[in-house]
Amino acid sequence: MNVLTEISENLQRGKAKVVKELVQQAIDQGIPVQQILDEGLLAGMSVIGEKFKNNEVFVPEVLVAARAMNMGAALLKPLMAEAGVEAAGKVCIGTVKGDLHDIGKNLVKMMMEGKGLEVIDLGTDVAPETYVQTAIDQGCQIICCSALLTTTMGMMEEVVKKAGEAGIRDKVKIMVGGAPVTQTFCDQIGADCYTPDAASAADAAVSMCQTA
Ligand code: B1M
Repeated sequence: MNVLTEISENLQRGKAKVVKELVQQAIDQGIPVQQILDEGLLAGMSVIGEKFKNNEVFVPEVLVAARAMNMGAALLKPLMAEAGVEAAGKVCIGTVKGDLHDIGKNLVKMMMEGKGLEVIDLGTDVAPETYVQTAIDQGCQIICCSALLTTTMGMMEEVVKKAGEAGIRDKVKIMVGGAPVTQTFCDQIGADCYTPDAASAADAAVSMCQTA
């Protein structure tokens, strides 16, 4: 089995230490950084994403796979800058103001990173102004909002309004998600995209970044 397939398979099993060693081995063999990323780490994460979407694996498996991916990616990061590898896009993500639930938001972040996106994590209890200011300052193509409470999902409408007031609505897409959020709600508040799970959120974000 070649080292890239081994990286992908061990990542899917959540073997973080092995993944780290294999990534180092691939670097030492002179395999290009982009190839290690695409055919090793991202390939493995993509399998996990699909399985998660189909309820074949669950939150704990995704979390350990993401941990393995992060350990491998940490070795590649400095080399990626040198090799001029570009991220597939840049997004910021957070759980809306008043809401402290972050398990789903973290999964979305991991899946997005697994697709090669640069993700700025604003954490939880994020004010509408913070999303908008971050998108402006950091040049994000997408603002991603997560909410788990019926009492906080209304904050997403505030984000859409603040983005409009800041004059960035034609440049920055707004994605929404979380258990109480629906496509109807997304349409109602004028957001751009709703997805029901983390894997579809990552797919949608990549395709929006490609067309931005
Ligand atoms: Co809370 N809680 N909680 N809670 N909690 C819920 C959400 C609740 C449904 C439980 C219940 O009553 N049955 C209920 C909400 C009711 C409602 O609003 N209708 C509730 C409540 C009421 C509360 C408190 C108010 C309780 C209290 O204090 N009285 C309080 C609020 C605190 C606050 O936020 N201000 C509270 C607190 C907490 C804990 C701190 C104890 C803890 C959070 C820990 C943490 O996140 N670090 C917690 C938890 C764990 C839950 C439950 C049990 C699990 C939520 C979760 O993580 N699910 C939840 C009940 C339940 O769902 N069974 C509950 C797993 C996660 C992977 O799913 O986040 O939906 P989810 O993410 C999915 C998708 O929604 C999607 O992708 C993910 C994976 O595919 N997704 C996106 C998420 N964000 C997305 C963004 C996207 C796209 C997709 O694009 C940008």
